[in-house]
Amino acid sequence: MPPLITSTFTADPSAHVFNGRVYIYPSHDRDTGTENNDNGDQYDMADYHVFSVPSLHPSPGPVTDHGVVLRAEDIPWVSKQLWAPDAASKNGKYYLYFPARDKDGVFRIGVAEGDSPEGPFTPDPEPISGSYSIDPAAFVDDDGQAYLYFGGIWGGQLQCYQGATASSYDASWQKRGERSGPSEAAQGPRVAKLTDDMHQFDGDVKEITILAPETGEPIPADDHARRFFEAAWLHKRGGEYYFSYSTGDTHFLCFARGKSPLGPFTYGGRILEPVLGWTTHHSIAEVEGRTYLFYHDCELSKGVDHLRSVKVKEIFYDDKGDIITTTSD
Ligand code: FUB
Repeated sequence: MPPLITSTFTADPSAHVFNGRVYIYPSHDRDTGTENNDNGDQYDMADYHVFSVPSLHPSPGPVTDHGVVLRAEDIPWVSKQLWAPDAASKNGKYYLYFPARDKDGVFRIGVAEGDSPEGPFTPDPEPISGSYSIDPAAFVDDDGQAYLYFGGIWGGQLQCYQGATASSYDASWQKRGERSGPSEAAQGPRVAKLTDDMHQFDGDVKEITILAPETGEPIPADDHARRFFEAAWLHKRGGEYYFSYSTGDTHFLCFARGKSPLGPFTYGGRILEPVLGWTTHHSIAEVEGRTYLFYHDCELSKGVDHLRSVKVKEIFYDDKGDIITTTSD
């Protein structure tokens, strides 16, 4: 599959259909010569662009680059690293959710508001109260209730919160990377309801449980082929909720199915086999009755991990409702 966006390096695509057009909200990769390490310092992004296409079938395009819609220097609380964003629409407004390091180097999640899906977006002066870690994914359910999913271990700092609240922050977990050991359950992603104005959490942050189908118990911490690492996404199909995510160091995109947007979700299988490059990240969108996977790889940069390119391909469900595994080809 050739890259969808070739004008600049892009990653972590969050796709939505707004006003009959497909909008993509990706990270904007660049090379600043920063050290390449497990902390993710090499992912040193400083702004966001929005892209759109009128349709995806029979082939996607043409791609419009709507330009820079938000800059790190315009967000008062941010020090660096504008990582994977997402967008949502409610009440006739558009909201861009984004993670970044604050002035103390701690990842928080911010929100910026705009009048159009194409931006520009005006950031709130402070991060969302009670937010932490990375990779926000917004989902507005059919009843109008909006949710924000987030979290990522290792460089994404989720392991520093062994409780669900931001006040449980313990920097000593940064070096440990994640839980491990035969009796440890994997740490779950997080979810919070959003207030009607979409700017704050409405109530407590909750940890999501992903269950192993063979035991009915949470996926163990040492099960690196199935445990949550980062890149949360939520979509709904036929009244059922599909939570999907990256397994990080084993490089899979996986899905889990549940009856509530708050979980629990039961592991269902792989969506995407490993791509070229260390990270894998995605979104899933229904466009004109077909289901598409937006993802990235490092084909265009010939394997440079932090210079990625957004791709898109159609995916399919089997007759039990499971997503059929696909590859980057
Ligand atoms: O783009 C920076 C980080 O890489 C994202 O936040 C992760 O999901 C991974 O794709």
